[in-house]
Amino acid sequence: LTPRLGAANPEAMSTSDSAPYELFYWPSIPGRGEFVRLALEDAGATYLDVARLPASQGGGVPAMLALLKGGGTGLVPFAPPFLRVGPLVLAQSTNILHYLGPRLGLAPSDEGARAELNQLALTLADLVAEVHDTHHPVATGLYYADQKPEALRRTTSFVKERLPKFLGYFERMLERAGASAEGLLGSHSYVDLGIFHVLAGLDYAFPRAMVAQSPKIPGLRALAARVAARPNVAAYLASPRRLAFNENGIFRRYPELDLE
Ligand SMILES: N[C@@H](CCC(=O)N[C@@H](CS)C(=O)NCC(=O)O)C(=O)O
Repeated sequence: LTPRLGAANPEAMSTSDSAPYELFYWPSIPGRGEFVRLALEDAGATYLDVARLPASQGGGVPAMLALLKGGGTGLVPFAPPFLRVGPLVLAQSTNILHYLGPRLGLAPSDEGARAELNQLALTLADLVAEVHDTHHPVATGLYYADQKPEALRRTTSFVKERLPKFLGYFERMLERAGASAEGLLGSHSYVDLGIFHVLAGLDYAFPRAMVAQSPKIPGLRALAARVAARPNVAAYLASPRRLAFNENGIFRRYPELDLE
């Protein structure tokens, strides 16, 4: 695995002395770390995906756990993903994006518009939490195998009610932005990258439901295609840095939960 090092965009360094951003996330799933990774990749930022580096380079899960146990400076994160930028250790995926957005050219300069962007990103994070709860409706600490009947009930409601409600909302917000808009807030931003990731995850986890939903979200589909075609994103998607969805992550494919 080659860490993303050697900036395509020297402006997108974490500090003036060009220290790379350090992303900490579970090394075997895209999960919530992917929202941050996509922003860094799209901007051509120099970053280290620390938990995926070997211990000999100061990486690995133990390096991440050490910070979760309070071994660093600043606030102690509650959970991954988190980003280290000099003395700052920032957690909460949407908060990390709120911080990185203006620095990476992925957020508007206007304060009000940045709050609107945060609002959309938080709504997307709510959807992600509900996706997680389809396979873990009783307890995060239990295995899926220990909560299968509840997972089926939860997924039934998710696919029938919540999924169309969330997707319909984002489709309407895109329509509101206008036909010539590049993204949900007019110009391209980190929330558009997030939409791409969430649609990819939903297609993986709920292919039947997404086939049914697709005709209702032409704008979001076109948006996701535009994101995938952005040169830095396309290069990232074709690289070994991109992790595949799997049944340890948030977006899981269980045939018995693939409802229509
Ligand atoms: N709201 C947080 C959620 C963080 C979260 O749940 N992280 C997961 C992985 S995606 C985790 O490792 N959780 C451990 C825990 O909650 O104990 C965010 O958006 O970053």
